[in-house]
Amino acid sequence: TYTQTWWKDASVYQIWPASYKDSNGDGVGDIPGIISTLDYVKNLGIDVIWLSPAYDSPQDDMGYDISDYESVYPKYGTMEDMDQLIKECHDRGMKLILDLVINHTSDQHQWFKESRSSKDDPKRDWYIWKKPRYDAEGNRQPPNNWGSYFSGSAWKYDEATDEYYLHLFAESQPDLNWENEETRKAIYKSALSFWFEKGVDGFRIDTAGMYSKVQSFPDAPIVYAELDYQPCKLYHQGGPRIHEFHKEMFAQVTSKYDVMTVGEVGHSSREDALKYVSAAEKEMNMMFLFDVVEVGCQVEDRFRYKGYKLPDLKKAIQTMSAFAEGTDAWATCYLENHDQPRCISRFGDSSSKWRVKSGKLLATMLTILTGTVFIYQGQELGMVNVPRSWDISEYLDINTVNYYKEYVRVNGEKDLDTLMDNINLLARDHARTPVQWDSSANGGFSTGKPWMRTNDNFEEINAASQVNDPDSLYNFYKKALQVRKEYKDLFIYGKFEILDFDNEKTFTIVKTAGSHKAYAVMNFTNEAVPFEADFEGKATLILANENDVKESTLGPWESRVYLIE
Ligand code: TEU
Repeated sequence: TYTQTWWKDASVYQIWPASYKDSNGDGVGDIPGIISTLDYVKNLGIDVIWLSPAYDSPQDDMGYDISDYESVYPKYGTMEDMDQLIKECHDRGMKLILDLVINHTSDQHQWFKESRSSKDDPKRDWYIWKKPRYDAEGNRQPPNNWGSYFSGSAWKYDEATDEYYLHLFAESQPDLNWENEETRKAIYKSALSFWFEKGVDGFRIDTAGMYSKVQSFPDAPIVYAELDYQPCKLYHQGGPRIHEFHKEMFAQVTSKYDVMTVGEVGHSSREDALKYVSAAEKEMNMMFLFDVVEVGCQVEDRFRYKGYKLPDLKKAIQTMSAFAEGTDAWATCYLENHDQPRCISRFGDSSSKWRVKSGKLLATMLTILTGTVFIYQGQELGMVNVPRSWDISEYLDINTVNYYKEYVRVNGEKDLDTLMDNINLLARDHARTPVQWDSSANGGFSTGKPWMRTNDNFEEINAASQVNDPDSLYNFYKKALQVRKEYKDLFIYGKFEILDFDNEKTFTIVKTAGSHKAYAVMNFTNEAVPFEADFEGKATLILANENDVKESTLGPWESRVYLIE
């Protein structure tokens, strides 16, 4: 059995500021906009808000390229607005966690400006600089064949000093050199302590497995022969000193505060995951695994999509939700974030006939899982992916844009339709359209022109029409989160088990806590399927997305949770 704490019990809501709520009509969301919705968030049953980066930034990667950890991006507001947000969350009994992006900074950060100024600069070694290598013809080449997550080489040549710097993400996101102790100290002070002293309640830790690079920087094995640069996770994920770094950061900073931390670590074996999140390791409280959100995708390339069957999704859910069982670690559960498409489009049915129903089924699945639960802005409203008819020019995310360009450069028009299908299913842009607050222009997100096009369906899907409708998805999430808390021994802390694993249509989960039991069954198809209750005892229906429950049939996308006594 797990020990219980506030951050395990918490229902967390992620806000991605650019697209959340614009208060001043400049087309970009802002902090006063967030403050104006706090009662809405609280009413949903949220305990903790996770705010994606709101620091000053050129926004090449929407704020994950930070130019100053200690100031606020002017379009989002002022430091006073941030202080006010912290206070207003606390006044409502909610906590606020921020995003900790410390694998890299923006190239506009003062540290990098100094580092690139000369080879002798005291901050030269704060980033990762290497000499060029030359091929047989004498042409200058990057130091190795590592590919960036945003396509092309992970190295950028800098004329002034005739060296390359490493950037695992955008060219304007140079990787910090964690080998340098002075750099680590500066990161702790500026990115962590500064905000803890302001009263923030923790961090979601961006790319938490990537700080320690294999120092020989070897060429990566060829995975995709048609590409010049290759996936290189092998040499920067879970690297030689990663746990030493996390232990140091925890001991020197985080352990001094009663806060929560959740690391974005990504794909990991159970053994590797436990090294970060076992309580005894004193590194972080919990982490995000990618098993569910990347189901059906190929290694380090989501757009090479293979598809999946329901048992694949079950396995991914099991890996994430049961991995901490019998240990002192803790799990997380989520279906969406700012890097993922909308879950109804991905795992449910976004047709107008089944959208709400399948959304309720997914809400059911999510909220009965063991671990801390995370909900992404608009998920509670059933926002879906952008229509397939949108042209590539409507997609603005650097990941999508660079991938598309590189694809066309290598393959021309060949199978471009398939790529567009996959972009329409999986791009990060789907999470980044403006939140649909009401049926007025731009879905009530902004009175100006939104920085990104609003999904055309805002008249059908919006908050105003759902908050007071007892049958809405918003109120279903609210109910589901209440049920989760009411029976928290079962849902938040319970033992997790899947029945009938190979069934490709229905998903059956049993949760147990001592002598208590909950039995959940979900029909992942748009046809009715036979249902046979394979449990004994008195069964009470405590959460259902159908009023007309039949004894021996599950309707299309129907979900039920029984309490068994
Ligand atoms: O993401 C890091 C990460 O590993 C991915 O989910 C990444 O977005 C994806 O592989 C791209 O194909 C984090 C942030 O969540 C993301 O928004 C940032 O772009 C990235 O770090 C760089 O800071």
